[in-house]
Amino acid sequence: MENVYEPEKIEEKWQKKWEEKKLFKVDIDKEKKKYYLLEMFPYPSGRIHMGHVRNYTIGDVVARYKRMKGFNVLHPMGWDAFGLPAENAAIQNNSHPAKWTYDNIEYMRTQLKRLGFSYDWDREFATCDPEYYKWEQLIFIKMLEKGLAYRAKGNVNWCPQCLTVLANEQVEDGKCWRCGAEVEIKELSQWYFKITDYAEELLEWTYKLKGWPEKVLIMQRNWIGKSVGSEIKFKVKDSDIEITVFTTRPDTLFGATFMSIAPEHPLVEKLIKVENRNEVLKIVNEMKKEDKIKRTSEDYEKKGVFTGSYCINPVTGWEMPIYVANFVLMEYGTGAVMAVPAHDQRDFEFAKKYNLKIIPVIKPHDDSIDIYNLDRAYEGPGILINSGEFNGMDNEKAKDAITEYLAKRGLARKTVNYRLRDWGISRQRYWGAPIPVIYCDNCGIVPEKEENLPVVLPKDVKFTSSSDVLKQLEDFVKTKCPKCGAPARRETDTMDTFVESSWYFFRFADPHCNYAPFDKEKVHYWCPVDQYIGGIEHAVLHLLYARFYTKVLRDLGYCNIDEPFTNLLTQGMVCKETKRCPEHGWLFDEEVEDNRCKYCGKEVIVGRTEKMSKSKKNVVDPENIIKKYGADTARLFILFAAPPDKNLDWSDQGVEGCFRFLKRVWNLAVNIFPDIKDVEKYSKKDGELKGELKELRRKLHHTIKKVNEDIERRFHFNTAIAAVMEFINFLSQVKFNKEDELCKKVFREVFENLIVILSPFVPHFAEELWSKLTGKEDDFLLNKSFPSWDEEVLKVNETLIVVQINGKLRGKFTVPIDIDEDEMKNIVLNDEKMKKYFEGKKIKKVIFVKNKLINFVI
Ligand code: ANZ
Ligand code: ZN
Repeated sequence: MENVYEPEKIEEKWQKKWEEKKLFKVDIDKEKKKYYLLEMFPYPSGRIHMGHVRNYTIGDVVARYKRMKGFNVLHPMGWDAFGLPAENAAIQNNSHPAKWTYDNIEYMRTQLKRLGFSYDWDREFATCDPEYYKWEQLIFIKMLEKGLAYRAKGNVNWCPQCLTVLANEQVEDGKCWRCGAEVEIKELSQWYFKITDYAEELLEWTYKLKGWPEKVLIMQRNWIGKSVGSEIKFKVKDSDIEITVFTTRPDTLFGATFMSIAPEHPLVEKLIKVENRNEVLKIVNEMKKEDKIKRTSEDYEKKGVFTGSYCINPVTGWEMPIYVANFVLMEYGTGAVMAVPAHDQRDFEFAKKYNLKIIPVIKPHDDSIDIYNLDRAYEGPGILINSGEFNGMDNEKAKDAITEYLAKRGLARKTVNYRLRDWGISRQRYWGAPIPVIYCDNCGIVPEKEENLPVVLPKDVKFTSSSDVLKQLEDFVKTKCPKCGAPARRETDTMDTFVESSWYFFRFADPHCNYAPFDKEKVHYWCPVDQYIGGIEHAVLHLLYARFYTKVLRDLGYCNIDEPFTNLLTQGMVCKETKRCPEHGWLFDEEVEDNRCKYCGKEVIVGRTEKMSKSKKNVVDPENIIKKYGADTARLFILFAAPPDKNLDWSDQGVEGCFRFLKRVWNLAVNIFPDIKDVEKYSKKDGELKGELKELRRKLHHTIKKVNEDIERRFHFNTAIAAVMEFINFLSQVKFNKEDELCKKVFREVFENLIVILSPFVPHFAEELWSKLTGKEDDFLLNKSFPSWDEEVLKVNETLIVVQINGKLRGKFTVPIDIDEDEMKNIVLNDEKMKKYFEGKKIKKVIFVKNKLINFVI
């Protein structure tokens, strides 16, 4: 049975060999060009899912391909190991997060190895290892010293289910990114990283990252949200209070007819001058409780309440009523807005609702709308009207002109505002890296001494309740001040797990460094990451934090790298149709028989194709696929089913088809191998090829070219594989003649190339066939060079020439390309079938169009 394709057997055999020979181990080699390929490392949740398989298969093909192209490839793997699920599991199972995490790592490592991924496992680490977070703590202290880490009291996002604070980036549509619970706002003291210091640089580089998908860059730009505008001061009538607004439209100042301030604005209480003061305060308090995300969404109802105070428009002198309005946020700009209802839709709706003045001050260039009869705000460009000395000015120009006019009087200045907020990194959870600071009554906040790092997470902990475990550990909390020695308290918050993933790619370049986070020289050899691969869901989370952190490390002197990831590929999702029973809800495939629910027999509703998720039960366990077909089939299907950046629809038939394809290649190969084992591949000196063999060789080189180009062109593995399949179709129709030396040589060339080309996709399969062909057991394909093609062979060196006589089509001839007129004439005149046309005739004239046509006038 040796010649039957048995994936399980050969896959395990080669995985063992690769490991024994440490085939994937790499070191710095200055002679070679480096290539750092990284996939987003996994959270050790328990088992790998299809999303992982896709991410890591794509990466593995690139890693293997680049190595075969002569690069020194770094392809590491590790574990993003801190985080809440471990803690929740510990509470549930009455065990310890560390045990849960390390058990999962153990299992998932085996799973990854079973897929044949080419990782340098010597570089593996888990971020929950003190050897890792020790350096994170050191970096934190350096950031603290530089003012890049600070503690502040403020409104924070609180997830009532995860019982911890969340960063703004971790709130999606008002919900917790992890558990989906509605997020609440709480006032707490928290640690922050000053990402806003880097807002401008982070934004600037989004225009220089040519290897990133535009959609990710746009998301980051929007998240950073730079607004250039002006701050303008308004005097409050009959008082010495001034209110400053932030506006991007100082050109509309003459149309500002009222003012809106945030319910949280510190001047609110002072401004309320109405008789029913308490009633108004109550409304203001209600507004504060409204959800902030909803408050700013366009379709949310705009509400306001008049304070009883007025401010004075500095150019028109009008008295503008001051409203507290729910859509104004304290966190943005100055928390106060000059309202221009004619040119801002929110202000327009507000003015209509409360019957406030609407004065147009911008007229569109083309009179396309009646500016004095608006049914909605006109937000476009135009010429200033009703604006005193600025009338007739282009509104873009007027922005500067009006700001300058006010600036001269000390009433305005140009400013830039960013939507980006500092990164809140405190988490009130146990399973994270402890924040290395101490609170002392004499000295205040004191960082732990460097020589005392790491501040180790205490192991001996009971997980009975679900909140703030560290706070209850007296041994941990009680300590001495590193500065004055007085009794002091240790910080019990841990760091957001996104801190670990913000620099792990540097650590992979030097994972065992014991005197610094990493060795500068090693990082300068390997980094930045040449190709990063992961999900788009991290567009404004991990991918922004990692960019920020890289710049921080640079400015702290740890490296001189500006950006962590030169090229980014965001892979699409793995999707599958969903199945539902009207009575039993979502169903796994195994719970459906003949389209009926296994439990009640009701007909199953087949729903939309959606991202695989456990909650909808439309998942396929990679382990089952591997068991049934082997890792190579799983890899091949995933690569073949869609280009890497597009969503992939799972299809059982598709998997089956890939398996059949491999079996077909296998059978073709093992039948022919005995006859070509000791043959050398074709070379020119063996003589000219003709007919089918020539065409076979041409197709081979064409396929090699196509595969190379498709991989180079944004990793289009699907079309590369399709080209190989097409080639196999052709190959299986070519007659193999074992008596023909030339034929054997060409087949040898075909299989040598075919196997090597297939090896990045289906490495075990290829390795086994290679050893069958060559008789060698450890001539690993990864050490071969990826085939290249011969342009000469690709040339079609024959052409079809049309023969006309007196303009009438009389025949077609296949002839060598670029044949000259005399030769062509000879061929036609000597052809048996053509002779009859020329008998007894004289040729008066010949018209010859090279490679196309010959016309005889007779
Ligand atoms: C007057 C004005 C007239 C405005 C006009 C717009 C159009 P971006 O581009 O997003 O930065 N604004 C300022 N601070 C605010 C806050 N805390 N809450 C809600 N809205 C606020 O938006 C800037 C514009 O949003 C500012 O320009 C201000 O309204 C409003 F025809 O000022 B504008
Ligand atoms: Zn949550």
